[in-house]
Amino acid sequence: MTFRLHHVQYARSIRILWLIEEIGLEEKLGRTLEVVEYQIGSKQMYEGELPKVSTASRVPALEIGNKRISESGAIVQYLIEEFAPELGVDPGGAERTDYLQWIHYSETMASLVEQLNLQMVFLRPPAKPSPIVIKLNVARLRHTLVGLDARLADRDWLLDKGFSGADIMLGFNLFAVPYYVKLDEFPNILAYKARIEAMPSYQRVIEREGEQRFYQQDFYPVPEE
Ligand SMILES: N[C@@H](CCC(=O)N[C@@H](CS)C(=O)NCC(=O)O)C(=O)O
Repeated sequence: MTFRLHHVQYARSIRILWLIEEIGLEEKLGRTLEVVEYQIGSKQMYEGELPKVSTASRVPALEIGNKRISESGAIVQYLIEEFAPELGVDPGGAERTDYLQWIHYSETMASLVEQLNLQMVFLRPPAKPSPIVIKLNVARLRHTLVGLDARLADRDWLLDKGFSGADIMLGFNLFAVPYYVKLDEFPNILAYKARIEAMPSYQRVIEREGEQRFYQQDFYPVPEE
């Protein structure tokens, strides 16, 4: 049986590695996950096997049995429905709308990080980052954090029922967000991040990933106009 993840170090595909660890899916399936790793932006992402699994040539893309699925949120929902329903909320369940809301909120946040990555990490001279676009995106990203911090004011995880797929989706973002917005003003997010980082499944993934190779500095301030 095919069990293969297309992955980029510390990219959204981490969500899937983490979920697979958390579920113990390799043991459940009796299969070792094959991880196909790419350099972000490399031509292998566009010319190799990846476009057959993700029509947008993006990671994560998962092959499992005869199924091919991309979009991290779709993969998280699918794997939870099939193998770990306790990490999800079924239609009609008490926190169903919150569950869906926070799964997708995670991508609002991640897409802002992606815009900032594009400006601050990918652009090469003579192209120059746009201070005003960066300033607007940092403000928008910060705004998503205000909402998250409020949500976490009176609960440990995004749902009252406890840790769920929504935390897997959102938790990954907190690896990248601090490169653009300092988290000190968000005590609930800091405590949540610490809870995530204490999880054995998360730690195993971080150990697998090793030192991140994407960001060249610890913090990227908004450039002067
Ligand atoms: N909404 C998609 C976004 C996937 C995505 O954009 N992945 C990035 C890595 S985090 C990617 O593959 N980028 C390829 C590129 O920029 O060329 C998801 O949640 O899976």
